[in-house]
This record gives sequence, structure tokens and C-alpha cells, in this order.
Amino acid sequence: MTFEKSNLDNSIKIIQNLMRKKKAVKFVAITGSGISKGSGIPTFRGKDGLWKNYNAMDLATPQAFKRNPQLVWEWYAWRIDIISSKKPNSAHYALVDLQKKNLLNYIITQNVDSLHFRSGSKNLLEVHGNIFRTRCENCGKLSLLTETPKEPPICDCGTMVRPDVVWFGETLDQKIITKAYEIISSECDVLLVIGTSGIVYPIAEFPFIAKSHGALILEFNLEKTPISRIADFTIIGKSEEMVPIFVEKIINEKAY
Ligand code: BJW
Ligand code: ZN
Repeated sequence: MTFEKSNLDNSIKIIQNLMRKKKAVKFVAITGSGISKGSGIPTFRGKDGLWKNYNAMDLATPQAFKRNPQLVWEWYAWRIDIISSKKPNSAHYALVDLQKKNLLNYIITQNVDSLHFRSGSKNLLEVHGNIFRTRCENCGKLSLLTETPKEPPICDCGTMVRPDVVWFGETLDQKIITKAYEIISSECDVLLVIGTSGIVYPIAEFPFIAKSHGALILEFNLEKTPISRIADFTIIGKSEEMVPIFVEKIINEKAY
């Protein structure tokens, strides 16, 4: 296996110590597209990322949708097709295991792919929306897609709906983001930051907020990111390999 084993082992030791000292250690996870890479879903950045072949400003902004909704829907339909054929991977399921042991309080995901939900996770905040949901900007109606749209879907009120995701330049849902800030600042002893480049705000600042409130920060990624600077441990490797190893050791400690 190609990972920094010493970092993984050391992080586990530190957390085991914490768990022996403190009765209820609260874990929170922030996830990004890297956690779903092992399921076969492309990330956004990097050499095989979506933004390599597509321009974010042409597809993931409200201006792009206004300019060319047909193009934006074609791109989302293509992604919906890919995502629908994929399944949660061992990293998603490891987080479910951690939740079942009452260790992981919340998952704050930037992903729109529903894989955390499909793996059975509870207490899930989908801060960038969900690709299987549509929203009408005229009447506000939310709907779930049951199949990949061949044409841009139309609301009962006659308006073309949009994917219910958060595009660049848009604010995140106020209720969800307020809850996420609350969790990060007051309900988090250990923050697991999994598979995110850590450059998209406001979520990019969450590890910094958690750290300022005394949380231990553990990052799982293929490479270092801007978060690595403040992370107590950066565990380099595939999350689908590393997260299950980590979770198993932590769960065993709880049983101990
Ligand atoms: C693995 C792995 C494996 C791979 N195992 N790891 C300056 C100018 C203009 C705007 C801004 C600005 N500064 C800040 C802003 C605001 C902007 C922003 O942050 N821009 C930055 C890019 C600079 N943010 C916003 O606009 C947000 N709104 C906001 O801030 O409102 C207030 C405001 C408005 C306007 C101006 C200023 C303030 C909204 C952000 C919405 C992001 N939307 C998207 C699309 C969602 C819908 C969709 O899916 O179609 O969200 S963009 C995309 O990036 C998506 C993701 O959720 C998000 C984060 O990406 P993520 O998940 O981190 O993926 P990658 O690809 O970046 O990284 C993958 C990582 O995994 C890598 O590190 C790999 O190494 C790793 N990896 N395989 C482990 N197997
Ligand atoms: Zn409508």
C-alpha cells in the first residue's frame, strides 16, 4: 500500500489517547469529491477532473444557466447518468460504521452525488445541494428526478427548473450553513477532512474554524492541500483504503 503509514498510526494513537481521557469524543467529517473517486465519479480539479475538459464558468454559475440552460442541463444529465450507475465505496461505509458507534456526529459533504445518503449515513448536511433534486426559481418548488432528463425539466408553473445545486457566486442555504458552522465550532473534537482540495469557500475555511476551537484535524487525501498546513495529520493515500483502516482501529478502541 502506498500511504504514509506512520502518519496513520500516529494519528490513531493520539485519538486513542484522547478517547481514554475524554468520555465522548465527537467526530465530524467534511467530505469532497475525492471520497467518491473510488466509486468511479470524477473529481472537479486535477488531471482527470471535470474542469480539465469543461469550463466551470460556462456550466456552474447562474449566469451560465441564464445564457445557455440547454447546455447546462446536458452537462448535468451526463453527470446524473454517471452517478446513477455508481455505488458508495468503502470510505462512505466506514463513516456509516463510525456513526453506528455514536462516534461520528455529522457529515458535512460538498458532494451532490447522494452517495453518503445511499450508504445509509445519518446527520448529513449536503451543503452544495443534490444533483437529483430540481428547483423552480419561479415558484420555489423542489422535485426529485426519477430518471435522467432528456430535455430540461419544466415545473408545473411552466418555468424551466434548475439543478438544486450551489453554483459559483451563489450563497449556500442559510439554515444548512448556519448549522454547519455551529457543529464545526462547538460539536467537534476531531475533524476528518476527506478528499477535498480545500479551495472552495466557505467550506474551505471550516478546518481553520474547527482548529481555532481546539479540534484535532485529520486530512485524508492523495496529496497535500492548503488544509495540510494546519492539519495535525495528513494521511496521504486513497480515502477508500485509508478511511476504513482508520475507522476500524477507532471502533476497536471504543470497544476496549
Ligand atoms: C482523493 C482521491 C481519493 C482524489 N482519495 N482523495 C474570488 C472570486 C470569485 C469568487 C470567489 C473568490 N474567492 C472566493 C470566492 C467564492 C467561491 C470560491 O470559493 N471560489 C474559489 C474557487 C476561489 N465560492 C462560492 O462562490 C460559493 N459561494 C459563496 O462563497 O457565496 C458567497 C460569495 C459569493 C460570491 C463571491 C464571494 C462570496 C459557492 C461555491 C459553490 C461550489 N460549487 C461546486 C459545484 C456544485 C454543483 C455541481 O456539482 O455541479 O461545488 S464547484 C465544485 O467545487 C463542487 C465541489 O463541491 C467544490 C469543491 O470541490 P472538491 O470536492 O474539493 O473537489 P476537487 O476536485 O477540488 O478536489 C478533489 C480532492 O480529492 C483533491 O484534493 C484530490 O487530491 C482528492 N482525491 N481522489 C482521497 N481516491
Ligand atoms: Zn415552478
